[in-house]
Amino acid sequence: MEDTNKLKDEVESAVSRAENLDALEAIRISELGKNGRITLLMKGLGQLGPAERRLVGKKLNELKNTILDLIEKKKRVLESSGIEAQLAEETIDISLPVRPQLTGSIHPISQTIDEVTSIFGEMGFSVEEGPDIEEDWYNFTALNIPPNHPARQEHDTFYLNAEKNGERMVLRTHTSPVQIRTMQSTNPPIRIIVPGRTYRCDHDATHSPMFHQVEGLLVDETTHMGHLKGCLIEFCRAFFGVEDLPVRFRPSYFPFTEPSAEVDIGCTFDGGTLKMGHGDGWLEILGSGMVNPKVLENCGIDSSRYQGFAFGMGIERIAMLKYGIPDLRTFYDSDLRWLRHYGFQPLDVPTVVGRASK
Ligand code: 2U9
Repeated sequence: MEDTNKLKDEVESAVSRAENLDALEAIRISELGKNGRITLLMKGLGQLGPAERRLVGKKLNELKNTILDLIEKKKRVLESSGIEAQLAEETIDISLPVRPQLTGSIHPISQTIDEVTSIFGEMGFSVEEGPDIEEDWYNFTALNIPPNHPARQEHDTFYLNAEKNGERMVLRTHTSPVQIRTMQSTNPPIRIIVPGRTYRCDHDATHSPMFHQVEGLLVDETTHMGHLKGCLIEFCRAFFGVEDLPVRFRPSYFPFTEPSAEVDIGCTFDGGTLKMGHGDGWLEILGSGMVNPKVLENCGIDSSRYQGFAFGMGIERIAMLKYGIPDLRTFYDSDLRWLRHYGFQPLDVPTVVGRASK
């Protein structure tokens, strides 16, 4: 019988020289495989007398376990150094500057939503989202626009095919259903803005069948028109980056707010160039109002305890005014030259005073 110590030394040295997992596996097979050296020695134990068999058998078993142990340890070393090598090979230097010809640009719609979100975020509003396909009740009835109300015609609604129960789903005509859902599921105080896609069956230079809105809702116990005015004046001044921007509130009518007001900002048209600020012109920016108590009640909110204000604006419209984009239809053309001209750099932080870097 071979000297097990000598065998152990040989295997130990072979394992330490193994450079990869394949070489290690070859050692395992040549020692412990079906016809491996140790396996054959174990098979030969039967030819020994009982006393010697017990002694050699014990030694061979110990040798087998030692070899398995050596192989396992080396395997772990090779695996982790393999990972290290792979990581080293795949390392990228994230501090390298981006190659300008490879970068896309942020669409003005996304940029404008980011800016609006950042301004209202500072005032404590959070962002809510909801489905584009809505039930009639959420889009109209809950907002105090019952069947046959003239506002339903004004909204130029896209209806989906009627379901089995006769109900027709709609493409939401405003983001207001999200406020309804939020009021149903959340106890006041509520302070949210809702940016998103909206749909109306209308198409010309100033209307697109799909456009974006951001609406806002605040509900609390002592909310009043003064809060609405302060909040929206602050927003207009921050968004257009004009500290003393004149903002005026004109009485209006919406079924979901009472009283209601449209909001204009001051501007001038000097030499055909539009500029926001003091002057003799006004531009309509927003619609707003105190939430109609009927709407609060429709959502299970006690209107004798809570009041709210709400507002809505078209994202394309405020983006066109801020960035001098003349035609609404170009927003959706995916024209790369247009995107290079009006787009924003991906790493720009949303700014309230126009483009940070161009
Ligand atoms: C709830 C209660 C009230 C949202 C409001 C307006 C006024 C408004 C238009 C601006 C331009 C839509 O994109 S636009 O055509 N919106 O004038 N929106 S108040 O009022 C709400 C919303 C939800 C529960």
